[in-house]
Amino acid sequence: MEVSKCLSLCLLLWNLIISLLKGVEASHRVFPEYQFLAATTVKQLHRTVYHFQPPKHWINVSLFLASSFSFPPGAFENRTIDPNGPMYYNGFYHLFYQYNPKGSVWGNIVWAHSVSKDLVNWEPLEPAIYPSKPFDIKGTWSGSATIFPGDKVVIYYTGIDAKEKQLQNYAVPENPSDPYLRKWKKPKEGNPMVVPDNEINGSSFRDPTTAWQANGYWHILVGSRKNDVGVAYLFKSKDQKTWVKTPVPLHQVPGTGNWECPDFYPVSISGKTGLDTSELGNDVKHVLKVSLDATRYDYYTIGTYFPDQDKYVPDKGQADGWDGLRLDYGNFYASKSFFDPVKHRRIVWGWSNESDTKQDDVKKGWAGIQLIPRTVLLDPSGKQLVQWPVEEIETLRGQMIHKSNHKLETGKPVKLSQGITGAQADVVVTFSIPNLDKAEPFDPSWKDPQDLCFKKKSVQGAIGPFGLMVLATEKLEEFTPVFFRIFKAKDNKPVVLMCSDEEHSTLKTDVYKPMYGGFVDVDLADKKLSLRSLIDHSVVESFAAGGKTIISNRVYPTVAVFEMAHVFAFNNGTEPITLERALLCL
Ligand SMILES: *[C@@H]1O[C@H](CO)[C@@H](O)[C@H](O)[C@H]1NC(C)=O
Ligand SMILES: *[C@@H]1O[C@H](CO)[C@@H](O)[C@H](O)[C@H]1NC(C)=O
Ligand SMILES: *[C@@H]1O[C@H](CO)[C@@H](O)[C@H](O)[C@H]1NC(C)=O
Ligand SMILES: *[C@@H]1O[C@H](CO)[C@@H](O)[C@H](O)[C@H]1NC(C)=O
Ligand SMILES: *[C@H]1O[C@@H](CO)[C@H](O)[C@@H](O)[C@@H]1NC(C)=O
Repeated sequence: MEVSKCLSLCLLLWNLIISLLKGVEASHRVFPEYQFLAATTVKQLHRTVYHFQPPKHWINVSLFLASSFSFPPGAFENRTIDPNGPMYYNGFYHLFYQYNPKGSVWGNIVWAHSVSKDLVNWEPLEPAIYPSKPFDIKGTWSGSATIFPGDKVVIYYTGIDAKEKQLQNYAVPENPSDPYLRKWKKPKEGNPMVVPDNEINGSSFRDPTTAWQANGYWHILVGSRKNDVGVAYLFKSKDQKTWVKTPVPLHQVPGTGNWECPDFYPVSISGKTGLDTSELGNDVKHVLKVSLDATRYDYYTIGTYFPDQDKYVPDKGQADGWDGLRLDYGNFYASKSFFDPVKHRRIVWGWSNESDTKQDDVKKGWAGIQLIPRTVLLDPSGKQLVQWPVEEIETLRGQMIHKSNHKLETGKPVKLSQGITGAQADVVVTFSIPNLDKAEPFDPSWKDPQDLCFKKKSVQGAIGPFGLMVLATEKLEEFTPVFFRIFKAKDNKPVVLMCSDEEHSTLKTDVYKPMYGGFVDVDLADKKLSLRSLIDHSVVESFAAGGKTIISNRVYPTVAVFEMAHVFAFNNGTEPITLERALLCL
């Protein structure tokens, strides 16, 4: 279904783009960024073209319609981290994000600010929130935006005071009728908004959530720890100004360490649309996501929220801790969601850090990107979320290549990017697996998918490894594989493992090249497995089975760049796999 949608979209948009942008057609095929690179410097080598990055060293990529920015002085930044306070207000999507204007030194963190009408083209504005008051003089850290009834926008954020204590503060627009919301003020009345009491660890007390309403109160969560117990403190308020901590936190889990960037929101059990943060009712489940400081991964549980008891209880069978479900099994952290009232969807943004060296980051002049925003829904099983790149991303699709019914013979990769670059692409493939019964037995002691990917690293399986090799050189000196292995449990049900191995992603040796892995909860009743990879120079975001399991990579090929970057489908297992359909949109 995605494939046919993509197909018609590609043709339509290709024509549209050509007719809209006279004279751009040629650059579409000759890759102006490559010429630009040759003419000047290598700084842009790994810069992404359709991911959110700050404007620093922006390159002109007319293909993506995004070159007409004007940069306010002082708005340039090097290091981008957590997405903050995403929202839709008055015709614009707003994204704030943490940045350090002084490079890689931690301190003076401010809220940079960009706006967009379509989640694709972004206009950078001046920083919205920066240290200026005693309650935030040493930093303005992460937080969230809430749009209260009557279109009243408020940002809650963590401020660091002169004694390095973490406090929760609020800011409001100076002029709410400015759709850009350029200027923010921190009213004297009610700031600081929440100071840590005796129970709270003032060195680990941060990242207030979007507020939600229940039982006549407004509520926010703040992430924290008590020794090794991860904690989401709950605060309630009648007037949105005075906040009182509940006697017991909304949720806490021993052994998980510090909780950062909590996110708490409802998902619809039966519906296909996202829900506003205050929705409650019979058709609603709740999601609690936290960013585990100790592992640097975002994990979540699905459960029930009891507003009258100020309690959240994860459903039976939901692992609540290190081995819990992850929004992404790769490089993804500090995510934050918001409800988009225009398209009735919940969208989650996550930050992806660099895996190269700090010296490389200095040379590049930038570090850190926001991954493609994703819609979030509850899977029909009720046991996990599914995420999918926002549909607006498909407007970037131009030239396309279509392949169908290709037998993938063992050890004979099939090149999908024939005659075009695979350095920036949206690849959608469906594999069909004829002989599921040949799958190897699954050992129930294999609990950790990442470990299992390692364990099987050099092992030829029956069904798999098969999948894609992206950002790959013609002779495979460099490649990033995203692939599956299929096992068979005792009850004959398939166990699907998704892996990505960065070992050969670059010839550079000083780069962090992890192996990532996640299980994909599918029954393969139709013997088909789909994979979509968004490739953008130094980032690969791969969505298995319609967004049930996701792995994001940051990789830095040295040869597999620009038109030397290819996409292959491969099968290294002994059993045959068919590449049923493949579509490359560039
Ligand atoms: C980039 O685009 C701007 C206008 O958006 C133009 O002024 C500038 O010359 C372009 N630079 C290159 C290298 O094409
Ligand atoms: C308080 O937080 C700091 C910073 O994370 C940590 O070093 C310290 O151990 C914490 N203390 C307690 C009692 O949790
Ligand atoms: C940040 O950018 C400035 C200006 O390009 C540069 O001088 C500085 O070295 C960069 N710092 C880092 C850590 O990248
Ligand atoms: C597939 O097999 C070939 C040949 O043994 C090997 O070079 C390559 O690394 C394998 N690819 C993956 C992703 O396992
Ligand atoms: C990103 O960088 C790698 C390599 O330096 C670290 O191992 C990760 O922990 C880090 N991730 C985050 C979220 O900070």
